[in-house]
Amino acid sequence: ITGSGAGSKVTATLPSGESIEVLLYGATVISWKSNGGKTENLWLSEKAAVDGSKAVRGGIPVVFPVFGPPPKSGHPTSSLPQHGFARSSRWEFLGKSTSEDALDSSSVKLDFGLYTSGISEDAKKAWPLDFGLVYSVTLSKDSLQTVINVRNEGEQSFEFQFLLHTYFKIKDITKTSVKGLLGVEYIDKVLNASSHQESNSAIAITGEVDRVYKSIPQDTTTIVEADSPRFDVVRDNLSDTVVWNPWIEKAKGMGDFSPDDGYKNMICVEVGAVNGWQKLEKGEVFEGGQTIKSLL
Ligand code: TA6
Repeated sequence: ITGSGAGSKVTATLPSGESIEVLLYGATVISWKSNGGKTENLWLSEKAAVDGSKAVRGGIPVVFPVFGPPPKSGHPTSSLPQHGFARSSRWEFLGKSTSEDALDSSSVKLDFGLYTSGISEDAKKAWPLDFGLVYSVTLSKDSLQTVINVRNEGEQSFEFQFLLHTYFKIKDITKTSVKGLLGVEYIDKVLNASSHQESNSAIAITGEVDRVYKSIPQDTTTIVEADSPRFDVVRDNLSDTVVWNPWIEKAKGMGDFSPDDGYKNMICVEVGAVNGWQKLEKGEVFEGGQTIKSLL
């Protein structure tokens, strides 16, 4: 661990040079370098707060227990902030483990925990349920795996949503497309949450895009750059994926989004369980996550 207080971060580097940096704040991965450490795969705004003062604009924010603006009223998450409290809470670092596989390519796993005792009084008041999160970040030579384990530590059942708000770094949004969503139903939040079916095998981004793809049959979504696959995003026990790019106006409108034309160099492909709610009975556990492969 380096740094102190809310700005603390954990870094890990493989013998072959690949590396990750994770803030204790939000257990937010803010850097993942592959290719021997030469290629940064995550986009981070130049004005992203990395001192724990607010949710990080970039990297992989952890969204829990609600995605987007919570239900207006009458729901346990109604008075939580947009995207819940996990990404703006200080997590505990639980430890690091390394492993050598048969091909002696090593990997390193960092574990982080967030419990009822670790969230703000406001959050506890808003969502008075006993829970435990363990978030595992595993770096291998060409992939990054991030998995959440949600446990109901209380007496009563609760329901939640979960999403990994990954900001991928790309060279040029006008030469980027997303594959693997053909035929999938999606909610278009730019067209007042209307429902559509995806008719493109490769989705181009030519303006603001904010779509929730639901119940996706196959587990891999691919980000293609200049006609060659750049990232495979493989879902594990998560049925949905959000595709987001703020484009010009929305990028300008976010105070911590910099540079203004940074929308050209990022795309969010966010795996999650956000269509409806996951219910956990007392003592039950939910596990889900992603494996991202850098194909460069
Ligand atoms: O994941 C897409 C989205 O829900 C967009 O609607 C936009 O709000 C984005 O998340 C960023 O949200 P934030 O609260 O981080 O500004």
